[in-house]
Amino acid sequence: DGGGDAAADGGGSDDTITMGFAQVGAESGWRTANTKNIQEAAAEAGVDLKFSDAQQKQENQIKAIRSYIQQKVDVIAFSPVVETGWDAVLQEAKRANIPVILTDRAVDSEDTSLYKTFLGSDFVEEGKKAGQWLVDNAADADVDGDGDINVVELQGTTGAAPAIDRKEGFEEVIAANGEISISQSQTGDFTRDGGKQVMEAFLQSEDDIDVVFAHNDDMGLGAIEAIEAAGLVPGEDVKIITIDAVKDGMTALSEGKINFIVECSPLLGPQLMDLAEKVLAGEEVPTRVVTEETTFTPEQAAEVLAERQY
Ligand code: GYE
Repeated sequence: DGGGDAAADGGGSDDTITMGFAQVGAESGWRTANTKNIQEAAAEAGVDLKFSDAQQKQENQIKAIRSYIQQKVDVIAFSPVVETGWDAVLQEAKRANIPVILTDRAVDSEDTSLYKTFLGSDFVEEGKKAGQWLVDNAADADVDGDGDINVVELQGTTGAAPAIDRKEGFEEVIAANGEISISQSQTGDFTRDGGKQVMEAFLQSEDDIDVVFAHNDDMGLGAIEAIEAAGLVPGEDVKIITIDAVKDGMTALSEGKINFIVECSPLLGPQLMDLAEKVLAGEEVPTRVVTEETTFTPEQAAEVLAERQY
């Protein structure tokens, strides 16, 4: 269609933008909402979107990016499943003169010329907000009243930016209260099933868990199933803090099964299309675009639930 050539030579007669998007997978409600939003925003902006789902495997994402390079798309966007190991394929894109936009998750490449910008949330900040709620509600969170607030952590995908950063932010803030500590921390890979299985194991290995900090709603929802199966009441016998604020999470929050959710917005599509257009028009774009987000208590969740789109 000539779109790729237009990018390579800095402009041409065909001004339809072709974008290759390498998605992480379909591991969570967040991801499903993110995919839908990107597809809708592309259609809205008249961007020809080539989309691939890597099923949470880096090798699949690398293959998808290589195929986009071969197809000479105008721009590549992707959400890196893990932070490391991208330099080689990003160098290939750079040599082919195809700009790359990081969406949602970051890479740890030292050479920042390998991508134009990074659009997404501040995950450290999200972890801090989760930790701050716990510090502020420490008295309530000592469910068994033994003077120790025993937290178990359900981590996201090992090596993924949101897993690394959310852990870091949370730990930094809870250090302010000597009674709060994390007794066990394991990955549930951002899935509901993963969260359920890891929580089952946690519950078997200790009986004084006060709090679950889950790196996303889906794992928190899986933990709820495990807690209920153990004959305990989620939100009361075990306090639950999660991140995302997708509809299923907000529903559980409004029912009191989750106690606090830090929002992470999946609605990155319109900003992504906008950035792609600017990059291809040769305009300056900021190297970092941070998504704006809030937090929700059960009362706040109940108020907004009906209008929640995802
Ligand atoms: O929190 C989780 C998803 O990268 C921000 O990935 C995203 C995370 C999100 O699987 O639900």
